[in-house]
Amino acid sequence: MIAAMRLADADVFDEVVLVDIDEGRAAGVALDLTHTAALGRFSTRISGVGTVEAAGPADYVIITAGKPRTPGMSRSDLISTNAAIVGDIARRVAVTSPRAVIVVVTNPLDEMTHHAWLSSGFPAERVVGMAGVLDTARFQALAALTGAARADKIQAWALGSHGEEMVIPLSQATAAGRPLNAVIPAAELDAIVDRARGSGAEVVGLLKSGSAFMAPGMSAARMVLAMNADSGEIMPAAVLADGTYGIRDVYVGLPARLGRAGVREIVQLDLQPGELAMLREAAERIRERLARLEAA
Ligand code: 2OP
Repeated sequence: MIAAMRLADADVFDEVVLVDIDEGRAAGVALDLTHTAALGRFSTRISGVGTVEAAGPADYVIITAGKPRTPGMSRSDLISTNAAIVGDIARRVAVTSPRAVIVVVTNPLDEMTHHAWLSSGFPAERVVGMAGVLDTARFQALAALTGAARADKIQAWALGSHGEEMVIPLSQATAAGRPLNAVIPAAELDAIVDRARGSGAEVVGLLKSGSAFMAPGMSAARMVLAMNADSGEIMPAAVLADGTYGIRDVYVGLPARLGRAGVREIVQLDLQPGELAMLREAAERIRERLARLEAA
């Protein structure tokens, strides 16, 4: 809903279509959003349907379907249930929208993005996962709470996995242009990284049912808007590693330059050896979980 709202508000697309197995719900949300056209000053058409086929061809497809966590669950606990859902959707999207770019939001994010890529048969540059934008935004918001700078003046990268193996290389983090570790004491900074890593679970714990949706929705929309604008912006995203960073053939969070047709290139940051090691470790953990999924 939040992703759809941001995409409609942007007033750059002809149409935004919500798809839900509960067609009435999709249609209801679509109508509710349609009613905001004058308030949001957009002319985007919004509709809600029950199947991928009824949605028709699209340039960008955001997959959010799947079960969310309940309190105490890790994202990985969802892997086989959500793989069936995401795989089915990706295969259908490949038929109805063979030229689309797919943005995966379903958890466990890195594994589901890899799975959607395999299921769709799409080239890897047209299947990306949304997690780094969200995790970075959380880190920026939490770092801003220290008073170091406004959230949008904090620059950082959340890479690795969307979970335990999230890597936020502090060597690359700045506040209003100054190294963040010169502005925030080391222990406090480590606590902020830990809190960012656990933010999804923190929200789940507070909501009791369902998981975060505002920051995730805005993050997915931001990626789609950047691609549609062909901005060439570099965003952290789950992408198929291509050998950069010494990682290959597995989806993991890396800095990616996004363009109209998806990932233009994976961008190399000047990471410290310890940060690089953590990134490679994250990729190995994702690879192991994918192997278990394929064996199941
Ligand atoms: C989150 O981090 C749902 O994984 C998503 O909130």
